[in-house]
Amino acid sequence: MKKIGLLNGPNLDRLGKREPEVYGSVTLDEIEDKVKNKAASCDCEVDAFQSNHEGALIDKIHEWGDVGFSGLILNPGGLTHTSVALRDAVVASGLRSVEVHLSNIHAREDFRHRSLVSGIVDAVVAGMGHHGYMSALRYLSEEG
Ligand code: DHK
Repeated sequence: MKKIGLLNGPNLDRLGKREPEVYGSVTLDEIEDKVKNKAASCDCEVDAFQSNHEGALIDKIHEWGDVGFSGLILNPGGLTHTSVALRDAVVASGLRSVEVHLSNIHAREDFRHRSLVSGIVDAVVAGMGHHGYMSALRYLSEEG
């Protein structure tokens, strides 16, 4: 059974209320439930974690790497564009990883076009709303 971490960063706890025209109307609880339910059908188990704090996200990535998780689905929120430390944690964990964004960051403000994470993950999904998380799970469950 593959163990996969589902990590969401700052402000993603506000999904459903936060700019629904950009991020959709599905809440984070609903996304986590959908991913966990899907995991059961592809012989995976998903552990979900959200924090608004960079250090807590980094600690969780280290923990999942140390206990031998198989993969990581991560939406670092705004930290995508700023956090060298988060990027370094993903590399250090050795986890296969997929970066997910609900919105198409390349069709938005210039400062969102650059991701510090994209260069070190296995795959990137952007603009598919909550479906992106499901695609990431499917990829991680079938590859590696
Ligand atoms: C989520 C955020 O919170 C933003 O800061 C990113 C990302 C985009 C998303 O589309 O899921 O720029």
